[in-house]
Amino acid sequence: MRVLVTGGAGFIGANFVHQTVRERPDATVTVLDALTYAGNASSLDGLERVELVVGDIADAELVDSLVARHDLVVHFAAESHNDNSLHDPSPFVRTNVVGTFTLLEAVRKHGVRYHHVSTDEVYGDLELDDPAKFTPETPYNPSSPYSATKASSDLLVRAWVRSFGVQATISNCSNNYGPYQHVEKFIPRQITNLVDGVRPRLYGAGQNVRDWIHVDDHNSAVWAIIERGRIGETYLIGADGEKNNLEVVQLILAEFGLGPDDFDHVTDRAGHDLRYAIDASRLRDELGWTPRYTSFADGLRATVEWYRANEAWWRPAKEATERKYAAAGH
Ligand code: NAD
Ligand code: TDX
Repeated sequence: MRVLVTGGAGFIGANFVHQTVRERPDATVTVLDALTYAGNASSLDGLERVELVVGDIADAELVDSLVARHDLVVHFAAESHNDNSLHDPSPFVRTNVVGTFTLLEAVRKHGVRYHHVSTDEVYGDLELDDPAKFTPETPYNPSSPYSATKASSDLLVRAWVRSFGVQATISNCSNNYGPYQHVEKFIPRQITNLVDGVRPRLYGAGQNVRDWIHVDDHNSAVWAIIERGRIGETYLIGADGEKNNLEVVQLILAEFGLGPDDFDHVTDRAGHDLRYAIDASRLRDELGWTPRYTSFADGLRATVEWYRANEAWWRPAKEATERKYAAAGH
């Protein structure tokens, strides 16, 4: 099977490529990645049966020629960081909306199976004290430019399935953690700050809740949907990992032998979503998927160890990232 992975030099995409090479000897992988600030070719070092094509998913000619020679497209490429989307939304519209449109036109023309990777943020947020979780029936209600462009891309996929019979599935996953995540994101930022002797930075009071899932569990769910999912269907991916940001910071502090108050509060994010929570019943009941990382504390410990052991991977991005945060008051 010839698999085209967009965004395969980013966090989740690179872990997907590692898992695919490890577990699927019949697969060859082409990664299409623009190597933006978030892409890192070294995340794919040492992998066999992987070719990296450096290019833009909004480049219709390139995308058409690549899609024509593959059996499956798995679309991870995106502008993915909420804080950046508040500073400058324009690349989010281009990559997330126009890029997805470009891929859909190519899979339509060549009749290629397509899986669309999306986020639970398309549903907006939940109240902290609300027992409800997101389900596939929850209405779309995105809050940020990032989530609005992801929601737009999901709607394009649904329309291409219905109008043109494109063979597509969609997944909406909760917050991922694990190796190869950019240091701009919450967990790697705090870990690498602590390596540098800098106190963690909590937005607002730290009461916002995210539903954490290990990146390998996200990717095993993506494979389950590709192999056994119903065409045109949306699957929510989550592993019952709700934690507020304060709890996460305190777990990380404990890994460094520091106390529960050894962090700073900084300016909150504009429009900051309160809580995300996923009901993954369809994925579990229909496709028989289960997560392997059932202990967040254990998964987090392994992630802290990964960042300690792989400073050469993250160090080049650290200073510029912190400069951007300082300018925004975070
Ligand atoms: P990331 O920012 O780490 O990686 C994105 C990758 O896409 C980078 O390698 C970048 O170079 C590439 N890219 C960006 N613009 C491109 C373009 N125009 N053409 C080609 N390549 C381009 O993102 P991530 O966290 O790995 O997220 C991957 C996908 O998963 C995204 O679609 C995101 O919306 C979705 N998602 C992420 C999470 C999460 O917690 N990180 C949760 C749910 C869904
Ligand atoms: O320094 C920080 N301090 C802090 O308190 C940072 C960077 C973040 N936060 C908070 C904001 C959020 O409540 O931590 C939480 C997680 O922040 P991010 O890592 O920026 O993730 P989030 O905004 O929740 O979005 C992530 O999950 C859904 C991914 O970045 C998205 O791509 C994905 O769709």
